[in-house]
Amino acid sequence: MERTLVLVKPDGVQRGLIGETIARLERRGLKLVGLKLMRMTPELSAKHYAEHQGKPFYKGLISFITSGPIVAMVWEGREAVTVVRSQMGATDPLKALPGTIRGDLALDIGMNVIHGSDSPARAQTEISIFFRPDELVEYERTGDRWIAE
Ligand code: IDP
Ligand code: MG
Repeated sequence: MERTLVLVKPDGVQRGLIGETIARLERRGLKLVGLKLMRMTPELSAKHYAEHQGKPFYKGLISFITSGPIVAMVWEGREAVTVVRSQMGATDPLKALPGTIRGDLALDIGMNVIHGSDSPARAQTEISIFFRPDELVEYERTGDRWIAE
């Protein structure tokens, strides 16, 4: 089953949106298989955001993402990457549709509450940056047969 990395960014933690974010993904039917509260180091953030190195917003992004605790999660489900991306909404919350996490909960492109991997390949890389294999938990939920046939 597909897995994706999700972060509640420092703004989301400070604003008390950890539960809200988890609740939305959980209610959708995705399964939480990894979870930790942590502070990203400059080294870890450079690895995670390597694709943005050199862009005008890069320095601000690194200083923001390391400015306070984040919640790192791995969510599992059919097409989990696409499902999370569509539930997150557009990168710029002003362009994100109502009903999405960014469209309902954010106003600023930097402080946009949530990160989600943008492809299955990126998801694998990002998951390995944040989690050791033994930190991910495989389990059955009794409700799973009521989520997908
Ligand atoms: P994504 O988070 O929707 O995948 P990316 O393009 O991967 O968006 O950018 C990573 C993060 O960098 C964004 O979530 C946002 O916080 C920040 N960012 C992206 N573009 C800009 C920008 O033009 N100005 C300021 N911050 C930006
Ligand atoms: Mg991205």
